[in-house]
Amino acid sequence: MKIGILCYPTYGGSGIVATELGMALAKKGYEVHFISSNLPARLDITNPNIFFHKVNVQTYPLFQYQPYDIALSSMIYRVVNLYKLDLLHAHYAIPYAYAAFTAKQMLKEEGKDIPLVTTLHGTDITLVGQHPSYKHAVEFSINQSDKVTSVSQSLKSDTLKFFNIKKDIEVITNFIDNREFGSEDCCERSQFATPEEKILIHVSNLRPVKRVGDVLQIFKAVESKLKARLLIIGEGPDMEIINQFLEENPHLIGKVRLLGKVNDLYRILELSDVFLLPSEQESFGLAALEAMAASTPVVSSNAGGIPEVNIQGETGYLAETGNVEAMSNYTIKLLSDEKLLSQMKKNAKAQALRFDLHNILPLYEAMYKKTLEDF
Ligand code: GMT
Repeated sequence: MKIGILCYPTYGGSGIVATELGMALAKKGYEVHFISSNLPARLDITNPNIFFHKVNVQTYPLFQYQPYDIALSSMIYRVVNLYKLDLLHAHYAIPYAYAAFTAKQMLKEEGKDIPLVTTLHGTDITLVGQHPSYKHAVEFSINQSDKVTSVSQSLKSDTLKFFNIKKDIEVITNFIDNREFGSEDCCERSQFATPEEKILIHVSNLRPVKRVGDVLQIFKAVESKLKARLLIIGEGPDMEIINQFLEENPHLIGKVRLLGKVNDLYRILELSDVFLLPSEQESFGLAALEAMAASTPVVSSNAGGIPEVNIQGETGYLAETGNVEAMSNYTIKLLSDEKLLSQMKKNAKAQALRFDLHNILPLYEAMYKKTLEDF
């Protein structure tokens, strides 16, 4: 089967899931064509079954905004025709499902067509998609897709609640390739903390939805009770909140370390004791699953699909979004009890194994097969 994957190329969750899925399919012999504005962050382009088609936007002084979506639909149409693709898989409704619909219309003009699968990832439904500027186009793109999947039950419910959806939505959860863990040897624990200190970690694109201010407040409360360090991985608009916090709490300057975008994420997660994810909204929380695959328990909010991944009292703890006190107390409880911490590390890994790529990939393959049959 020849599959076209349309995704964001950045470090965001939807791009990572699309890339990991495409690479796993390519390893199984599928021919996978990535269509995106840049080479996706984790894509192994050396695999002979993987092709990358960069969407080139022609700039022209007349345009106030460069028409990316037009260039995208044109490129989708060209790749489908050139490489005789069998199926398109759009990750994120806007612009991918929307542009794929336009490409399908172009193909129909020539008496051809191709099935379109759209996977909803979260922000296209709960944040961006809610805005009146996009809402109708998101709803339209979903209803025009031949098959729709969502990455959690919670996201499926939100989609049905916020939009008038006429399609069935199949839940195929996100996944993790557990084999990737433990293979890196970039660094030692001693580079981040002394033996008596616990390591708290947060990984995100530092957007307001991630509530990095809560991460810092939780750390402050924990650090007042036990020896600890905080690692923050990622870059984003709320980095300023971190600087401001450190200005107001100079005694914590040496204890909070900003690592930016790192390549050795898994190893650093492995060295950590607890992952903090106090998000306002999270359709799934791939970052929490990545932490669990590295045997790191999670203290999180209970927003969106997080409770489908982080299980209260088993793989970590959850509290209402914004309840910093509860999340701080849970973290202190976990880090003060070695027996509990060691058990939760094991439970976290067991949970990551339930979401292993090898359990989820066959669901995607079966869904593709059925979509082609029904088309
Ligand atoms: O929130 C992010 O970090 C990026 C965002 C995206 O659109 O790429 O992630 C969304 O998709 C991920 C993969 O399915 C989910 O794990 C994240 O929970 C989801 N983010 C939100 O719902 C806020």
